[in-house]
Amino acid sequence: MNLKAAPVRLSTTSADFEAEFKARLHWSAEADAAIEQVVADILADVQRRGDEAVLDYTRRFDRLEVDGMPALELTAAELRAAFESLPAQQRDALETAARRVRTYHEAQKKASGESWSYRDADGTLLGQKVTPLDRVGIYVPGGKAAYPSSVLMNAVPAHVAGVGEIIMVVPTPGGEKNPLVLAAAHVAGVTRAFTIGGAQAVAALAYGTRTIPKVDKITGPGNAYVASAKKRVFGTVGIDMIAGPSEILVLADGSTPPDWVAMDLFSQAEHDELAQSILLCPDAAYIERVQQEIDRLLPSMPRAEIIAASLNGRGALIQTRSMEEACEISNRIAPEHLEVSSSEPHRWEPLLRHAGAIFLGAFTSESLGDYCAGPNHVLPTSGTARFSSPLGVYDFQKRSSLIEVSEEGAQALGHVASVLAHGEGLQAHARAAEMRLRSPKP
Ligand code: HSO
Ligand code: ZN
Repeated sequence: MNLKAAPVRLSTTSADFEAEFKARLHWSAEADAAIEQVVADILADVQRRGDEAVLDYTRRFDRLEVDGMPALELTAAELRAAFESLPAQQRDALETAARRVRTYHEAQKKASGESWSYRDADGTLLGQKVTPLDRVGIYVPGGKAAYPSSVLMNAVPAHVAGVGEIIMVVPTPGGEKNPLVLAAAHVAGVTRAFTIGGAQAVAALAYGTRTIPKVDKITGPGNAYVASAKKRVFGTVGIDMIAGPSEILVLADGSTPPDWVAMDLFSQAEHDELAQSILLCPDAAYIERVQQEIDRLLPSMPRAEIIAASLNGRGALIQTRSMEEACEISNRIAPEHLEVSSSEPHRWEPLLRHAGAIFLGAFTSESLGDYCAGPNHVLPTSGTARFSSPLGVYDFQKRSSLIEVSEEGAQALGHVASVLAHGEGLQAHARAAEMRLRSPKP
């Protein structure tokens, strides 16, 4: 095998940096019209024919010959049995990861996910009531991209939020079930699980069928068909986000062993040919050493072909004038994962504003965050970290405003509301406020 991974080398001091930077890094996935049409048809069909349509598509796309929908349900006993059949080491790892993810999300709920209220001096109560969603659907991809860790990252925050029912769907092409995925569902407290996938599973969750309960929100990653289906059912149900290929940006000051950095770049590149791995560093000699480590380590990687395709197609090693400039460029990219591989990460962290997750210091490998550090690994990609956040407890909650106006409060507010209502020409609004005044307006 003579594979080469040579991410493009850029320098912020070169005249064509801006043009190269844009060409290489600004990348948008165009919606595919053929996929859009197929998905629209599947959604309409499932809405019309319910279980029958889901069964037909599952037979056709997943080659599952079952005689009815009940055969597509994974029972709680089956999930438990999958867990119990795992080697002790895997059971322990799943449980440890789940416990850490739970602890993190419990802290998140305490900090920003609880109801609150205050009273005006006249006794009027104002506040916000936080309630969990009743029922959510979690989409788990099958086949190559089946990640048990993603089952935890979706189901645990839902559980911590207090969601009543968590319905998992996972395609099992050819009937092949991934025991780790089933075990993760058991550990994370999934309520019901079905072996269906694709746009038909999204449709079943969004509209409900005789067998599949209609949910309030669908979360979880999926292929282009699933992403398109989620976009289309948004409004009927909530969705979390449309996640793109994984991304990692390493901001290095040259103090971390270069093979650690090379492997961290590989770690996201190995997800997908379209994944993006970028190194930003002021030290040209260090960048050269990272490239040498890439060359040395690549042949030992089982997924070398995917890694090479990703690094050659979308990777970049960028030399900056300074760490400050590296931080600025990182903010422009707004990466999903940002490693601050520096001996003084807290010096740079205040300069970093846009990133899905920030990993501080040489020991904080991004991969620890993917599995077990505690924070969620479902993160905004493709620059959307400029305006959105990691999946969290808040995605499984909603908020209602609470207002209780005292008799005293109705006097002060009544006058204000009446003036504004007259201004808008809305008489009923004005009179509803005025009727509650002790001394009606002169
Ligand atoms: N890095 C992925 C999540 C993942 N990694 C799952 C390994 N397993 C999200 O960008
Ligand atoms: Zn990963």
